[in-house]
Amino acid sequence: MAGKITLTMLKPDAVADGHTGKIINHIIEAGFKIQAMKLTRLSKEKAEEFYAIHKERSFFGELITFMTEGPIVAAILEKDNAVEDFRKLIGATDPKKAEEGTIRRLYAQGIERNAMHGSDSDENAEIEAKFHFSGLERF
Ligand code: 3AN
Repeated sequence: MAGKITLTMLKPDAVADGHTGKIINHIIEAGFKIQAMKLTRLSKEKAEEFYAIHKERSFFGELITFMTEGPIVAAILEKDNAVEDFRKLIGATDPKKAEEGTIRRLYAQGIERNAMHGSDSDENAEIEAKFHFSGLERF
């Protein structure tokens, strides 16, 4: 399975703004199969664990506050070249720099409230998939 999955989160802004259905449809139409999906909410501890790599960055505190402010949709998505293809589909971290038609360009509010997460490597995709889902929740 290596190389075939990515982990996404529809972040609190996208869920609160009512974009969940449109974004999931966008993902499915781009050829991704949903292997697992749930509506959930990150605790402060879980958000700090997920974003531990950014601990020293100036925006870390705001990122944790934002990511815990409301429910998110977490999903494991399957496709050949999943990590790279999904990052193309969501667009650049800053929606102002994201290409026309990408999910962040369409739905994100700004560089922090940027609607979506997508894993940045096959290795992290597996780690992040296990962070959110048990084996019994994957299909
Ligand atoms: P990406 O989500 O595109 O992989 P990362 O991993 O560099 O980007 O950043 C993780 C999250 O941290 C972003 N999705 C965004 O919410 C937030 N973030 C990244 N860069 C900034 C920044 N310069 N200012 C504020 N928030 C940021």
